[in-house]
Amino acid sequence: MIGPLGLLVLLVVNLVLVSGTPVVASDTPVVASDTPVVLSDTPVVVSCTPESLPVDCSDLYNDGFGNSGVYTIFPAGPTSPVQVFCEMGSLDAPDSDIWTVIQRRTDGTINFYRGWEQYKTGFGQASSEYWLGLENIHLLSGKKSYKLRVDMEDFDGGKASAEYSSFNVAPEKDGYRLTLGLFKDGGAGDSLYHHTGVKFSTFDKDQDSDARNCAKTYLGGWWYKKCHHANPNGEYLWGESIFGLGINWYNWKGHTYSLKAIAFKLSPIIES
Ligand SMILES: [Ca+2]
Repeated sequence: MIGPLGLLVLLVVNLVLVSGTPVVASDTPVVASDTPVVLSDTPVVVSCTPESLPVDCSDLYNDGFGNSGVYTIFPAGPTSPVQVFCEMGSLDAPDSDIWTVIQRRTDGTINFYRGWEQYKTGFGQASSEYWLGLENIHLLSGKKSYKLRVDMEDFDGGKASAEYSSFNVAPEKDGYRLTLGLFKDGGAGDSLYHHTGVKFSTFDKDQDSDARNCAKTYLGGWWYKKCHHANPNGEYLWGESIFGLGINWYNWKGHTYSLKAIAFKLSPIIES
């Protein structure tokens, strides 16, 4: 016996069978195209599932990208790609030697005296000088546990560094407040711990604890306090310069020497 439902199924099956419309085969070529595929230095993200998008350079390294260079990461999610410079270290490097650069000065080609919105979203070129943006830095610092390394150079070939065992930037509603872990010296001395626990300031958003507008006084955007021991986003001034205005790292070169290069970079802490 075939009930009313069975009849309906048979009817539908028949309608499909007799309709004659080819379902799969098509005369239109689907794959072949005359448009050449353009190869790019930017890695192509193969999968589109949010879980697999690289959050930082360490994710890219683990996906097989072993060369240092400019890559796209997604600290703020799949709709917000952002370019960064990745230091991948050596081929057999542990994850702890993979660095995501969040700030870099090398030659003064990019103007760093900018307002709040620009410091919030980021500016510059990942291939040269740039600021990743406070929102990206905040989101990135919340994705994993990171340590911070600051590498710097003077104009006489000298190099020094400083490391902090943890690095966190609070959300905008808390002024992108900076929190650092323990200092480890790489010859530069500790000029950043002075800035832990304070909000970020720009010339158009004074959140420092000084009577002055520190960003306006020292021509940068930073976690100014009263005002600074480090001014990585100050003016690019080629060595000896006016007190506090340049790219200073007080404990290495004082307040009257502007560095040739400086870079802030994050690497995930490996839980052991
Ligand atoms: Ca102030």
